[in-house]
Amino acid sequence: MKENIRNIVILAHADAGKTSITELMLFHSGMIKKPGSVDDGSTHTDFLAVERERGISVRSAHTTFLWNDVRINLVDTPGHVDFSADVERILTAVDGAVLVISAAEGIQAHTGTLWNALRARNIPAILFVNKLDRMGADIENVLMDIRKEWYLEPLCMQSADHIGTTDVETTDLFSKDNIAENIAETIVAGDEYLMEAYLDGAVPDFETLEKQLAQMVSRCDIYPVLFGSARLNMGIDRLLDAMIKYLPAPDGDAADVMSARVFGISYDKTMGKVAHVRLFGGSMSNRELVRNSTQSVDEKVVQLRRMSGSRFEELQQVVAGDIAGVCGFSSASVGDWLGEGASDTSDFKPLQMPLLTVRVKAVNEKEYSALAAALQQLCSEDPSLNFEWLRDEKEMNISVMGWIQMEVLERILLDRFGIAATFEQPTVIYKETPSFVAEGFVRYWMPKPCWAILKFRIGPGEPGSGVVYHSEVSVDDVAQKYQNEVEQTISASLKQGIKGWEVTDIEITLIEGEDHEVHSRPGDFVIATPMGIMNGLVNSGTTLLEPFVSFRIKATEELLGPVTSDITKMRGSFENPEMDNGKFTLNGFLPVATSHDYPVKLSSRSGGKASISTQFAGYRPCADELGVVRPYKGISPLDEAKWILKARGAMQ
Ligand SMILES: Nc1nc2c(ncn2[C@@H]2O[C@H](COP(=O)(O)OP(=O)(O)OP(=O)(O)O)[C@@H](O)[C@H]2O)c(=O)[nH]1
Ligand SMILES: [Mg+2]
Repeated sequence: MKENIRNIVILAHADAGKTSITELMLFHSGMIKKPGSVDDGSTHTDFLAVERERGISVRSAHTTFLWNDVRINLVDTPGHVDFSADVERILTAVDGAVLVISAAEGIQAHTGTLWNALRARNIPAILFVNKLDRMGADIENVLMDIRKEWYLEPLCMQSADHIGTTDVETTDLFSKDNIAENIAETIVAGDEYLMEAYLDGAVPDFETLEKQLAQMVSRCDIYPVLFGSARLNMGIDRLLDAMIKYLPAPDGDAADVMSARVFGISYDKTMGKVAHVRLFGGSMSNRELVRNSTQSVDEKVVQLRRMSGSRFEELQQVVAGDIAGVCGFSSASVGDWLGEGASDTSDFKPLQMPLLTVRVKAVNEKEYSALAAALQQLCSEDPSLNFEWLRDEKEMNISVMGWIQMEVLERILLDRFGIAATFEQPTVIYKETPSFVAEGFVRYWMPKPCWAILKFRIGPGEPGSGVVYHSEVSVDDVAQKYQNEVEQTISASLKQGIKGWEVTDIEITLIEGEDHEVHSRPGDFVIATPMGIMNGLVNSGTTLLEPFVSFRIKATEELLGPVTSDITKMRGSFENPEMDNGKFTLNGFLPVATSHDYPVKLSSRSGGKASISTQFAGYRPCADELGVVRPYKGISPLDEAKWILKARGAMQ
């Protein structure tokens, strides 16, 4: 355990106050002389021009400071759902979280997503209820929602008076001089011996209770709740104390073999690629040669950095438990494991998936190659962009979560790369799945030398099951080495189906096959597999799948009629509304294709009085005429002669 380090992420829905709180923490720790403000674009962590102008964070930013001799590596994250992939990467590198909730806006759908992500990964957290000064702030409402929606009994460490005004005040309910009974009871209940003693009338001292509380928080048994207001610079010291006292120190020993993980990539004007790494064991020194076990390369550390906003301090060494930026790892990608340490097999549901695909063009055609290079670089920083470059068609596509992300990318291309780019109207990312069980056959034996005969049975899989493949063919008919090629080519064969979209929820079985002792080569099976699969898809036919979101709308009663009629028009569905005090809450599902601009419409229809939050809820079947069917991009395996010619050309 590295008692003197904490790696913490600060999370929340958009605008809850994360950057403002981070800024105040830097100020209280003495790292900065004067706190900047989000509203005039002067904060330490929102340092990109687009962030300063818009007053929102668009990517995570690292800070580091000391609080009572403990180094806190704090990552400020963007709250807008469009940037969820970034948040997700950070969750692999931290040991604790501060989940901020605005007392005025309450629990939003995105707060729920973040909460679920913390629970799934067992990351301990402190809940910080911010904006206590704001008109409409309502702590009781926040606590009620936490109980109702998260099935959690939060442990309130403070009480507050004059909420919703700038005179708001908080009282600590857990300090040396004042220990609220309910807090003491909750804490002793976590330990048999303390509980027994307590029932016999022995109240443990404050230090014992604090230690016990820290253990319970680390085990995710308890989530302490603190109050504050970044606007009034209130509650920050208490939060910092709680972060070092209750959130766990990182595991790991500097004497162990080195093990680290790349959890982010950024670029520096002079040094190029910076890999952000978290050390789980051992140490890493400047100038050292480090094994990247994922990429199977050895690369030299050219510079080690302790990052803080846009600035950094050079280090000679980092040890287990710490986080650093490393220059010199030119092959590193997000998720890579360094050293000999364990690799990660955990597989978490993504916070949010990109649901839109969009074509990007250079305004000036001469910048076409520069744009491709820039997009490649951006994609190495954020693999969820899924950059697709169809060279023959001179077409470049990326996947995005939403409009804000697109606008921000446009700005980044201009500010950082000097390239003016335009984004065409994005399309929802559809998928396709076989409609029925059918067979697909390929006999690839001309022009010689080649020999690969395959027959597949393909059929629809369970919704959400992805791709399931197995072989019933004996290695006497198709040798194992060839069968391996078939299996490895399946995923590439499904990138585009017969309606132009990725094929999913599919079961594929190799049922017959034949190789040839003299004529077959492994490459023949790479060429043949997509032909056989596509033939099968033609025979089975495919059904389009479209993405859906679940939504929650809160508004005043008179809007119930118009809102439900909107939902029906958008092909959505909803449950019975919950009515409360002249307001209703409506939950349901909507297709992304029909509803992406609904939040804006709803807000203008209601004069800002209605709120909607949405969350990805999976893919569902969709009639062709309601979706988009596209022509195959590039040469289709169905165009056998051309396909063979091109594939052979590529293999030479
Ligand atoms: N009244 C009030 N306003 C606050 C408080 N904290 C932050 N704000 C304001 O809320 C807005 C958003 O604050 P940020 O700190 O940018 O919030 P954020 O969570 O970092 O937002 P994103 O990074 O865009 O997700 C700004 O206008 C802040 O001045 C608070 O305690 N009270
Ligand atoms: Mg921010």
